Amino acid sequence: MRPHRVRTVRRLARAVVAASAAVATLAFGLTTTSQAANPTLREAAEPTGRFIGTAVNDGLLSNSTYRNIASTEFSSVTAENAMKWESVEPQRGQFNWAGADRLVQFAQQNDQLVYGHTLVWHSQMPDWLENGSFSNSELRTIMTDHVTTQVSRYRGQIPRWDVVNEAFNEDGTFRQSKFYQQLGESYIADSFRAAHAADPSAKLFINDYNVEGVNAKSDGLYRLVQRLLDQGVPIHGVGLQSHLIVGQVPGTLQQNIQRFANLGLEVVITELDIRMQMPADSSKLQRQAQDYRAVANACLAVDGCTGITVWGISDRDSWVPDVFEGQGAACPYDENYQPKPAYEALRAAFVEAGGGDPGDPGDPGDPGTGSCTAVFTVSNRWSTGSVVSVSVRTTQALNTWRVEFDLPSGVTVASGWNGGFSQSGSRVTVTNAPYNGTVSAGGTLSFGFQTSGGAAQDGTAVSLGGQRCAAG
Ligand code: 9MR
Repeated sequence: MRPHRVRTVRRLARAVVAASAAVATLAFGLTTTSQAANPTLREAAEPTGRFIGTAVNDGLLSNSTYRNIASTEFSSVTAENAMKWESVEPQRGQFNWAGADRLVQFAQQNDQLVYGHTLVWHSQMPDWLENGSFSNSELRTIMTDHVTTQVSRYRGQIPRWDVVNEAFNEDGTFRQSKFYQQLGESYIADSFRAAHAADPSAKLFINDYNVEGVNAKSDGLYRLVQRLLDQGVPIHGVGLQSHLIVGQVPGTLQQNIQRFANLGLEVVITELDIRMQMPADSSKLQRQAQDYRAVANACLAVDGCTGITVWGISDRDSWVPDVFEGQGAACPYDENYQPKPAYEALRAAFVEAGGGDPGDPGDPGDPGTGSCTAVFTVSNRWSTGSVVSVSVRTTQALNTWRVEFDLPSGVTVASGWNGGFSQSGSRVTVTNAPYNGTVSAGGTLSFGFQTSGGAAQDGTAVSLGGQRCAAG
């Protein structure tokens, strides 16, 4: 039960958020591509081959607004609580599948994927398990039986499962959960093996928070996953929960996704929300939109990143204010179920990655769209590198931007400034820095970088938001 004071603060905050989100939604400039189509999130995501999911709160499925958004905007659903151990087996041997079944049925009615969450976790265990004492072998059997029972029940219906959740401490060592303390590291492999035996078609994930960037915790996760793969344990994916803070999306997110993908694993952004200090205002909401987009872009830039799930539809229902006092507004919809700039940003990221493909910005014969003019200048060059400045004039007002171009084969961006840089093969994607996303109509954005492995070429073709720019 939340204390009364927090409730009052939330009520006040609710009104402010609603007002500021309405203004911010009007003020938020989108690229032409997404304005033209106005697709739902799931329509926008579909051509990218990624799913867009949401956590679903079972108790809210009776609310028609909630139900409608959950079904029309999202192509995947995760049970926020209904598939957790305490929900499905509150008394030992007595199962309650009502909430879990409701979600699976909802997903089937709406042609959605179900992301199974979660089987073995130190939190939200039933009392009998949490407080019971069991011999090691008994505990191992309880655990594997649980995994077997739950995965078997939904065999063929739940294509991805979080098998083990939050196994790590912040320093990359193992969390001292009941399972780890009694069974050691092998509890993880055993859980995955049991899940695989119960549904060989399901992709099995390990999921955690604060592992979005490259850091001690994600290093620990990476080493574990390598060991599991070496041992032939059936693990297929890594879930990066991504409970983030506005302005603090890790700069190494894409690099981290890529290193797990390079192991042959799927990566899913499993629980995305981006919270802020309340009250929200339009500048925080704009910044949040950029952050949502940065997370989406990082996933979309890596082939192995197969989906993004947001942890709750609306700020009204989010877990955040209950846990982080004074913080909130972390979801893509506001407290009145109106889409926020974060929603628009998420959609724009999918639209650009899917429909608004940047095409071939390197084709010198392409006349460009006329909505932007780019100058790509190599100001200094040597045999193994160069310094480049890029400026792009836009005819449309922007609140975030994404510029793309190709470098010659073997040439890579060594460092850059005034933007966030990522590279896949020869294709370089630059998104705005936190401070230079806003560009007025007729204004110019600029950034620079240094290459290694060779020099860039003067006059390289550039696209802005997927639209080829004319050469300036
Ligand atoms: O959103 C969930 C909230 O309703 C529950 O009270 C809470 C209990 O721990 O779990 C929340 O979801 C968590 C998820 O299952 C695992 N990662 C962290 C999420 C936020 O706490």
